[in-house]
Amino acid sequence: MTQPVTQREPLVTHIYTADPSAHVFEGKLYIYPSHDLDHEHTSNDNGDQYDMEDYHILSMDDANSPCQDHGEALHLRDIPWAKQQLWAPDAAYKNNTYYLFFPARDHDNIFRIGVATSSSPAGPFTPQPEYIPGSFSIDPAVLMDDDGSAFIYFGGLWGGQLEKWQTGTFDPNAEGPAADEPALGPRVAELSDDLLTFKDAPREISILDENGQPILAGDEERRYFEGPWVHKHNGLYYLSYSTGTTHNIVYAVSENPQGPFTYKGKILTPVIGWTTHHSIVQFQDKWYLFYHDSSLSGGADNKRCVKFTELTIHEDGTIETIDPYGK
Ligand code: FUB
Repeated sequence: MTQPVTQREPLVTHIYTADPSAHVFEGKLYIYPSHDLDHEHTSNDNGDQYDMEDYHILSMDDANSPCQDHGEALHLRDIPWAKQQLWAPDAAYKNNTYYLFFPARDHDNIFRIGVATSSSPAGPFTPQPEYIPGSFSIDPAVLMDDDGSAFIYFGGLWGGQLEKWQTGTFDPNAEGPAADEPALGPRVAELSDDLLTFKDAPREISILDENGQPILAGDEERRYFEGPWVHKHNGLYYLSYSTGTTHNIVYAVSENPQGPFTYKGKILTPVIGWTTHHSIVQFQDKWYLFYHDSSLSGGADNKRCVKFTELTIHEDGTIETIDPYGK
């Protein structure tokens, strides 16, 4: 695409893209999305319609310039441990190396998280031969903290299999908690200095309501579903995520990167299409929300397009709710 990007319009239209993780690398905006394929699949609760095989990385010199597709950066065929479904990725930079974190189903049909490395933010990326030991579920998001520590957040319900891991091992028959029990939280693990392994076993993050009580599984307007993202602002950690069945992006805050987090409100109201997935990045003194919808395909859940818009964080630290189709 040679035209400058327009906020709230697809970043690219020659491929379907979703699940954007945006970062500033080398003075530019780099976007790490899923690459939705143009095939017909009936939607189901297991997410079989999201049958992606590779990643393309996008970049923009600034918020008003064209968006460049850097081409295939990693393909399923080159990942020995992965069988199918390259879902929402994220990226990080350390040790003069760029790291791409990504979920996929392994050869036992269990979602795991892998990592691949490159000398360039645009790739191509070389995958590690095995998934990260002790990893499971989907939607990795990495926070590089100011003191040099790195945390990976992940987890998703339903097709993302988080319900199956409540005992610490995979139970294919496990169900989620009852409506009046605490909801499942995303998981967090500190990454090793080389960003290739977990330092410790992943821990569950608590998300609390305004009274300090855990958000319950039946509270579908606020409970965690998938797509975690953590950014830091004025010393506070903001955990934002999708509520899945109610289709909002919401946020909770904490003074500790591992929580507990206190629920605060909505960032993005529902978009066209079942899934909603986002990232938040500061670039040239402004904050931006990257997100997707299914507008480019006329509403097909599995053919999405990445968009972005400016985000307002108020003086008191609260985030203004965005209606994706409002003003
Ligand atoms: O793109 C596949 C899955 O859909 C992602 O991993 C979820 O977050 C949802 O956007």
